[in-house]
Amino acid sequence: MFINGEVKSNTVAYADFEKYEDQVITITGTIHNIRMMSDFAFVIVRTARETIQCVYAESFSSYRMTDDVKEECAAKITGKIVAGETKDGSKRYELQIHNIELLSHPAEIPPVVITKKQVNCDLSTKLDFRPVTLRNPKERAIFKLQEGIQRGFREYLTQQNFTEIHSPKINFAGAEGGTNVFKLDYFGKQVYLAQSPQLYKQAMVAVYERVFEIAPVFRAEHHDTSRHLNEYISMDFEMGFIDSFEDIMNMETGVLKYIMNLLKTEYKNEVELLHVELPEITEIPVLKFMDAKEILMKTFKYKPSDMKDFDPEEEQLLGKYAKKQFNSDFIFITHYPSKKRPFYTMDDPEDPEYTLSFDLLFRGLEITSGGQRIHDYNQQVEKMQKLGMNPEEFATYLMLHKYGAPPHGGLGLGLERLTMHLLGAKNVREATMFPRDINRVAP
Ligand code: AMO
Repeated sequence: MFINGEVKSNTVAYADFEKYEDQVITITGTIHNIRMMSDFAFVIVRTARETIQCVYAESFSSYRMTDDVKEECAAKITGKIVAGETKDGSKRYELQIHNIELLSHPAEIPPVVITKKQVNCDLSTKLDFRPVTLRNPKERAIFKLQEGIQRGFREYLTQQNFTEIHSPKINFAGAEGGTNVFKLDYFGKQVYLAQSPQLYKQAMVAVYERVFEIAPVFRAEHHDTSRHLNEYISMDFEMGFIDSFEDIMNMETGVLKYIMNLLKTEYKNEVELLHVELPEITEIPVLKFMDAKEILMKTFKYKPSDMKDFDPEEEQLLGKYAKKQFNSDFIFITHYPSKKRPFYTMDDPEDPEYTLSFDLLFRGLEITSGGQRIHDYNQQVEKMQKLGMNPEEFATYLMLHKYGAPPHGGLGLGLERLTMHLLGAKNVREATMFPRDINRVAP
């Protein structure tokens, strides 16, 4: 026997039904819902990305449905494609069932109803039964949409000559500082789970000039909040030979435009099903950190508790400001105080209290941090020492600077946070397939 790599398609997509009108075809899928009517039944079949309406009636087939045919049975369904009309008069195809071949039988009925328009239970139950609740068409559409975001990120950056990389997740040091780093026993030695690909994506700038990575990162968040996960997907890029950190913001704006357009064109069904309001992006307004603080105090009469960072309420107010003032769902905030940014961030030569860095807020939530990095060896060593770090511990990272690096910068974009605010969801877990938080490591 020889294997030749040819895999036949196992079903016919609804878009192709027109081609097969009045013909008998076979589709495979899971029996999603059976609705008995007086003298016929609707059998809704769930395929990879669609639900197909099939009809069963004794009048048009010699096949007789038995009690074995149940929801969540995997099945091969043969039938004739017939055209009908929807309420608004448009054409709609359905499959008149001639035969159902059952391929598997569930041992039990699902613990949560998944056949309604949406899964009607609290978030915790929804997550407890994730392998089942994700079968609901609306739930699964979230992660199809998320696929589109990642695809857009990857496609656009590949077109811009970025190289896709994979950096290690078991590391000798935490890249972002702070206490939210997971410690791991590594054959008797203490190591850390990657908080970000930061140190490695920078190293790769001296190799490929432009790199990106889409991968999980780990943060030991000690609090149960609606916007923090302990494991999330970080979409990172890093680019060399920049003139300023504005190049990074421009690249991100290009990426976001591309992603939104891809969602609009190739994820139309999911966008409609989830009632996603895609942001229109032409250009994104930019505010300096201290100017943003002033707006918060003057326009919104807000009394900030911390002049070095924003709290979630301040981010929300800035989101409102961007919408009202610039009709934009996004706003870049630049020049964050040096004290609040990690050791690799380049200080502003004009005012070293601040940095050449930025965050991007989307509908009032931080979805990105980025900026220009220090590329000079002495400057980086000096900054580490000033922050009380031991440069020797970072000797492998500092090879980048020691042996020469171009001016460079980059960013990290939180996939779940972007998805969450596209959906208008209140909790980032809604946009996480299998969330990991302080209380949850299963399913
Ligand atoms: P930062 O730590 O700000 O920057 O993270 C970048 C983006 O990642 C997302 N994010 C999170 N999402 C869910 N749960 C969390 N616990 C969480 N923490 C962060 C946010 C955030 O904006 N190395 C830098 C990026 C860079 O400069 O290139 C970094 O990781 O959307």
